[in-house]
Amino acid sequence: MKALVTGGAGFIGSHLVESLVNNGLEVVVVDDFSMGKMENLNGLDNVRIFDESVCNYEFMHSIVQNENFDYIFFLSAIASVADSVKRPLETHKVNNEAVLDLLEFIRSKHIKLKKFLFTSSAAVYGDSPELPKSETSTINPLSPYAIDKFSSEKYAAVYSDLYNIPTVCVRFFNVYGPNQNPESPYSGVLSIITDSLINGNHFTMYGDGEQTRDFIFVKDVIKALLLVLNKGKSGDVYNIANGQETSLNDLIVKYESVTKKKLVISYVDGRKGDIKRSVADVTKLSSLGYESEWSLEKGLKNYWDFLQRGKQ
Ligand code: UD2
Repeated sequence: MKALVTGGAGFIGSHLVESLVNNGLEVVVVDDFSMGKMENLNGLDNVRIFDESVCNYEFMHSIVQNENFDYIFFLSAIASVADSVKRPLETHKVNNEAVLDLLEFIRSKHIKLKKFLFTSSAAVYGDSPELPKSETSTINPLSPYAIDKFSSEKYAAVYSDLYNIPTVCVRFFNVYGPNQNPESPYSGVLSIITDSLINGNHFTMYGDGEQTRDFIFVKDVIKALLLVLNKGKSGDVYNIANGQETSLNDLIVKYESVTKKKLVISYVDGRKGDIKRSVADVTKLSSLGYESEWSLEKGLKNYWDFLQRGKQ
């Protein structure tokens, strides 16, 4: 079996690649290393890595034409809402056009696949007040990023319904764990908190810390992705989350207890457009047989221990 993972050197992508390799698959990674890192893939055999953008259509076409992939995982994205607000056209090319182009190439060349999996985001729900957010909740994309993710989802669904290409989509909630890159102010909050704990920097809290999120450990995400890949219905979309609502304040208390460190916090006004509460309904994912193996405490401990090992 052979898989293509776009964005495979990134945070979630690198964990997926590791898992696919451990399951005996041959893996090809395409990553432009804008956020991904080669070191995330260190020590993995049976992986070929191409430093290319998914927007290089000529390259993407030739690799898909020549390699006979069984699976394509489309994880590459400019995964920053703020970035999409600043440069909507450029982010649109990666987050939407490149997806459509690849689907269209697969259709027009009659490429046979077992599954094309596209990774979307809880951003598509926007600030719709329904909680928990189920796949049938109101969609209200509020940024170019969210619009592009939703549009790509819909293209994937339509390519399944109209052209019989086996696609499936997932909506990630707040994923955390090893390999998450803390370098941007819009990186995942847990990577930023972790960085502050390690380096003794102040952590900037936007708002009062009572905002909530549904945090899921990256190893649970990979388990969910493989379930959706194998058992998900073609043309469908699945939330990937834990179904538990945690405030940033509670998260920090738990993390301080795991790390036995005190986080120094500076409070500033809330971010414009920040969502107050977010939690997923994971009934649909559970119906595929998904069960979480990583409580928040266990995931935080694994993340912290991983980084401590790296420092030795
Ligand atoms: C997540 C996704 C985003 C989009 C969005 C949809 C990540 C990294 N981002 O944004 O791509 O899909 O969901 O709703 O998964 N915070 C601080 N200090 C910091 C950084 C963050 O207080 O230094 C707060 C932030 O204001 C927010 C919370 O922490 O209230 C979580 O922030 P985040 O950027 O990790 O994730 P989120 O849910 O805003």
